[in-house]
Amino acid sequence: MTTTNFEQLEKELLEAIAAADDLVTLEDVRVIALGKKGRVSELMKGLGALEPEERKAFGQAVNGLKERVSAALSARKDTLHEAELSKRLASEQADITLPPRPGSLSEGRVHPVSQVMDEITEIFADMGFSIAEGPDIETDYHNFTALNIPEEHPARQEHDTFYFNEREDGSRLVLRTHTSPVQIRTMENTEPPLRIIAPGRVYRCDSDQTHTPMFHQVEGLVIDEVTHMGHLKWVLDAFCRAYFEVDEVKMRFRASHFPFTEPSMEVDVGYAKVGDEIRIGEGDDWLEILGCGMVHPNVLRNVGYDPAKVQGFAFGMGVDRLAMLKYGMPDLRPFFAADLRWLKHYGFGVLDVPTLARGVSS
Ligand code: 2NL
Repeated sequence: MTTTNFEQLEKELLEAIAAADDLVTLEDVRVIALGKKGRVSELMKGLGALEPEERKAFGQAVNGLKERVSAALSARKDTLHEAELSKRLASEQADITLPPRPGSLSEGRVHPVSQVMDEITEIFADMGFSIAEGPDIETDYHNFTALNIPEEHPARQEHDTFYFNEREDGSRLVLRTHTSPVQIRTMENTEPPLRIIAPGRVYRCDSDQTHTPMFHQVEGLVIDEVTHMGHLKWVLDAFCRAYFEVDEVKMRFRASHFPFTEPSMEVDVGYAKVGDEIRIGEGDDWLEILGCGMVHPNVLRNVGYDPAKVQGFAFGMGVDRLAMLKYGMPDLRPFFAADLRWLKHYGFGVLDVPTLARGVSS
């Protein structure tokens, strides 16, 4: 084969590569050029007929040709690849500002308990609280003892605890009866100051018209060097105004008793019944919505804090009940019946994400 033939072949192949305007055509060109029975392999067949001194030069010429053709193929491949990607990106553009199309995705509903949980966490997050989480299965120590509820204290029976079987060392795990153990664990691992809420599932062996064995709680805890009941009352007042979406809320703090707080209080909000509607914040009737108090010094000592240096307040509320009050759901039992008709009626759209700026529920 003459030099001119080499140059002619290279020119032809490079032109074919440049002319290929999609990846399939380019692959055809590659097979024609470099495939087993391609033009370059054909060239190599001539090798045997050559004189030994000519073989080296011929071989080098073929290899050079092969390399340049390969390089041209791979450069063209990259170019075509990029072009195809740009074309696809341009044709698959999504306008994420458009509302969701009707269809199976927009049919889904957020459970009112999840929605209310999100509303409550949004309100406290806006006040600077962090969200703390912990296990549903707890040690007896974290659920009771650390909270100043000693063995044989009646509160352990009052809580209708689900106990696991005794372990070899005699200790028992429990399903947490409140989310307080989350706060105990956070205090054990964190130096004060502290401002947290603990939302989550809790469990008590109790089931009737107004109780389910699993329900939901949000507890809050603030620990600092100068924390007092004034702070507690302000936080709860601000919470109620944001949650019930009213400018003023009539509130009443009644003395109560919890082993983990001293003093302890239960909080009622005023309400009025107008026709079938319940208006929260005004009126002469009272609804209990949460319990609270100043953290008991024994609890602080149990987590290694010094009650002479820091103190704080805590509160706890039942989410299911708060959801019933706000969204007018008269019966607790359908909450966990997984009835799609009920969910369709009371559930929320996937994009109804609570934000304070809009008023949590609108
Ligand atoms: C209620 C009452 C309450 C607390 C929960 C708490 C947590 C720690 C220390 C002290 Cl770590 N207190 N939590 C305090 C007072 C009341 O809940 O009626 N919940 C539904």
